[in-house]
Amino acid sequence: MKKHLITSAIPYVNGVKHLGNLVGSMLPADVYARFRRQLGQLDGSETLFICGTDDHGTPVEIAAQKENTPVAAFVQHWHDFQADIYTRFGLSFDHFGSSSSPQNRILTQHFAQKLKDAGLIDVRTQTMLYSKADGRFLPDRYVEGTCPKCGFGKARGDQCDGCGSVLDPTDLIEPYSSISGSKDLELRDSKHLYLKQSQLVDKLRTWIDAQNWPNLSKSIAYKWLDEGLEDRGITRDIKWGVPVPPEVFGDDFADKVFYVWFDAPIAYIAATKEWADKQGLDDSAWKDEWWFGNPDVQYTEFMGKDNVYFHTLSFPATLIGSGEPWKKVDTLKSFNWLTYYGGKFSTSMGVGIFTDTALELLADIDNGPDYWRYYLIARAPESDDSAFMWPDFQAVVNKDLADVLGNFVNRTLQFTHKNFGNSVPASSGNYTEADQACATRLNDILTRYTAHMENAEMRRSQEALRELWVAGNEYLAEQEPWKVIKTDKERAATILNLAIHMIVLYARAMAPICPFSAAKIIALFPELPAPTSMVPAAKGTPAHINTPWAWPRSLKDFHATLPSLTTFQLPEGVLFPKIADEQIADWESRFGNQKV
Ligand code: B3M
Ligand code: ZN
Repeated sequence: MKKHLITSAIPYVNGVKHLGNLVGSMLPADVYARFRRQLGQLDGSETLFICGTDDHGTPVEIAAQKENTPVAAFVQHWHDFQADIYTRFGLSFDHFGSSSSPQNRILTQHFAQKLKDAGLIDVRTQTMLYSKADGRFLPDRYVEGTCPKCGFGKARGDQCDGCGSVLDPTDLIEPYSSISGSKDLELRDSKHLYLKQSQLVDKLRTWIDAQNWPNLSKSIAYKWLDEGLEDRGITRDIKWGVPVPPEVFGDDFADKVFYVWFDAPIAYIAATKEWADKQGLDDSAWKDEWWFGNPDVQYTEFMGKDNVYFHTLSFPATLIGSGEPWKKVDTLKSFNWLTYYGGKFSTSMGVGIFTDTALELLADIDNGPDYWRYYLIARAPESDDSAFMWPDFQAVVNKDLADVLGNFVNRTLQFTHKNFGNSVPASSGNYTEADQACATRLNDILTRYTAHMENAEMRRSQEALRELWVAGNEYLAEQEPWKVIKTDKERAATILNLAIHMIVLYARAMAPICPFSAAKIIALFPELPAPTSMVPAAKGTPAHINTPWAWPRSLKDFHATLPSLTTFQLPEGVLFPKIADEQIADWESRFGNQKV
């Protein structure tokens, strides 16, 4: 039986992430995981969805230092803070782990040992920038300066945000310390471990050739391979990180840690072990079942495009280089940027909307998180960057959710209630050509929708979902049960019976994208499995697991898994309250409505 292992890039732990981070990996990964779980109810496949925080690295150390907080406490605070936000967004991780866990320390050290055993680790003396003012080496983001490739003035020592180049601190022109701003830097020698990626080029190419990745991911990977893969330093002169074991690498390494990008992807595996450990399961539960040589596992990774190098080359180099049968990515889904009016969402500049604020803005609406989820999936930056704009957000929510879906549900149920009370009117079983045509149309859309979901195509999935809703609206508008009822109550009952079944179909089909609204709709039908597991769980604990509804791959599947419906309740209040113009104007003035 197939097993679907799904990971989202793990967000850096420091601070709150913005909506661009959410739509760039965690949210699409969640939509896909929810879809897989629902499909699993039909095909018996299992799904495991893992994420966590990326706890190491220089920015985290710097941020904690700036606040005068011990790094571990700082990390724990922000880990919990982020986990709570994601729970409220309905992100259904089976486990949200931490790259600073003991499990990750053990695994990271294990991989380093295996790579050393395979002769793939070199000790090299690196000439590094040392800051006399700060009394320390300045790796990665501890140093900033001008990018040698594009001239961007605030390039970091590890990567340039201007052109995306991966850099070495010594590449920077006019470097300065990002801690103190000091330009009084000198070059000093320091010993570091290098992973000899150059020796793995052939193995990596053979492996990548055999992959069926989307174009964006594959072309990025080939570009790197073609330019020649350089050996990468995998240690750093900082204190916070996975310690390099001196008993393996010698006393020169006693005060060094592994580079954050070495241990961060390993945390996918370690977080799976955390998941198993938490439940008291033994190692086979995470290892043999998911990560180590199980041919049934299909592994899908979600990430922003700046992470592709690390997932297509450097993490696979670690896994392949270990000589052990660790699971490598099968499908890699990468995203471009969500912009704020065409400009960059920026954590450091406070531009854009942060995930906690987004939740607060719609806190009065119980399915408010779905407004964000639906809109962000509709504008997922898949083939290109896409721009967040308030009027667009308002239009998508008000038109699609309130007008198209909300009205359909409301009209159907209100009208039925007026004529049949709380009973679902029985169908006569005499279906007209129009009924058949509508069924065929729904079936066609479902087939396409399922295929898009299987390929994790977010925008196309959302479009197909919307088409399903439109089909129902058109059916109702053409069949006019409000007129038919005057002359033929039996026929009107049949139309309404079909429309009510469409409502349930919509709820199931929208559950991966809009789980809160799906739960609200399902709750109107007492005969359907209670959606209690869709209600956000207590702070910090993963919610929304075990969606009790099978995926409606076709109308046949849908009916086969549908308990009979005899009664319903009217929704309390409006399913999708609209966002008012004044509200949008207010948010525009608060957050800005132009490119910064
Ligand atoms: N934390 C970068 C990011 O959040 C990094 C991803 C790690 S995935 C192993 O975009
Ligand atoms: Zn640059």
